[in-house]
Amino acid sequence: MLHLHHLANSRSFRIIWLLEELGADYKLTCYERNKAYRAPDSLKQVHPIGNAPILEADDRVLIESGFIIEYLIKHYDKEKQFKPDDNNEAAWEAYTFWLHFAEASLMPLLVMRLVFTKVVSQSPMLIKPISKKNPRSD
Ligand SMILES: N[C@@H](CCC(=O)N[C@@H](CS)C(=O)NCC(=O)O)C(=O)O
Repeated sequence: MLHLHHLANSRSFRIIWLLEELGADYKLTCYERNKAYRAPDSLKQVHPIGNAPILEADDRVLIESGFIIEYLIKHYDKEKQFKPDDNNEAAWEAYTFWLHFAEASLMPLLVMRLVFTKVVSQSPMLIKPISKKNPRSD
């Protein structure tokens, strides 16, 4: 039994996408962000880290989107749609590279952009012209 705990506007959307591509049977619980744009405390009752995604799978509680993706592909990719063939080095390299690139290089840039956008939109009127000067806020 798979049960995904998904937070609105978050990287856990990737896990929904993968579960759909795999045609997996899963339960989905969605959480809204609070006023501070953080995850609600109720997510901490599922796992103390309180971040999304959290996947309950086979009587275990899994965190870390990269690990969850690897776990799902290992155990639920019955048609071998995404799992690279062990004998195909180029396919393995492409799979492993993009998996790590998403978290290690792409995600920090997206998070920075989100943070600076919030800084501008939530700055008091008088400070807004200064916060807009940040190169990452456009
Ligand atoms: N490296 C973790 C990061 C998890 C994470 O930070 N998730 C964000 C959503 S994109 C979150 O739950 N944030 C809630 C909060 O900071 O309160 C992963 O890839 O799963």
